[in-house]
Amino acid sequence: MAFVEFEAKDQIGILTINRPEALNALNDQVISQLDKVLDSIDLNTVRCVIVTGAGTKAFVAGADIAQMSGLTKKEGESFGKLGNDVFRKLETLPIPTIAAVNGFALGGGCELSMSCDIRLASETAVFGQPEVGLGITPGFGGTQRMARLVGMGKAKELIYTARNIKAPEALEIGLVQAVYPAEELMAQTEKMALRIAGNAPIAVRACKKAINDGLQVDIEKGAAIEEGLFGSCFETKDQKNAMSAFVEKRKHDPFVNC
Ligand code: DAK
Repeated sequence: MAFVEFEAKDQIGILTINRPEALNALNDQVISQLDKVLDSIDLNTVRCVIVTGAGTKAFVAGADIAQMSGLTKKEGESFGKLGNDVFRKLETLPIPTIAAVNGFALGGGCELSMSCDIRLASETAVFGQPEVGLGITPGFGGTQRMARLVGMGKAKELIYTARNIKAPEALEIGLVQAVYPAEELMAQTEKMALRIAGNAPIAVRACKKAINDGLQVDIEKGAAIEEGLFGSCFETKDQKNAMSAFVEKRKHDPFVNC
């Protein structure tokens, strides 16, 4: 059973969580398949990955509550580790990722979207971390990534109250970068992915690494990370191609990812 589908086209990959009968809830099989699919992405050809949910109702309605309900402490820890490791793999995928949030993004679903670089939402999207209403904490990085994305006060308010928010509020607090009518979401997301894919891939990857790694350290160390990555771009054909084209007042050749 393919709970996670992956299709590559035109240098972009579309990864779909495919368990619509349970609103794409994440059980251990879905998470293990997500892990394998992430490992299988050809980073030489795919330049941006879109993550979305199957069906029209949900992105991902959370970790699978039925499966979690019977876990022991030890099993809960290992389920949390499985999810955390895979979400971290997604977050640190060398190429950019965009979550196309097409409906409910609750608990582990909100956390999955926050492990992507950019979030675009449909007008029907609903975000939330309902865990404290279920007697648990967010377990797939919600306490960490929400505060980094929307600030500590707003993250605490949302997580302590377990209040769901609709797409316009998610936009207002900066949790998502844009909201589109449901029928336009994928086309708009693909447009953004293609635009990213059209830029120099090694430079784009370096920007992702510089932002992600730089946010974990102080500004001086962050600047040093940027300097190293900036310097490494000067070893690429893509930098020489683009800059010589600028100097010679012509259009650069297509980027070759080296
Ligand atoms: N898990 C399992 N099944 C789910 C599900 C979920 N999270 N969400 C929905 N489903 C299933 C429903 O049971 C139903 O199945 P059937 O009854 O048809 O077999 C089907 O999907 C359709 O759902 P509804 O009938 O409920 O649809 P409605 O439109 O009425 O309601 C809803 C949609 C999204 C409002 C509702 O389904 C809902 O409230 N779902 C649960 C949302 C939620 O609370 N999600 C957060 C889960 S907690 C950790 C690791 C991970 C986590 C925490 C800790 N560690 C190990 C430390 C993560 C926690 C979470 O994600």
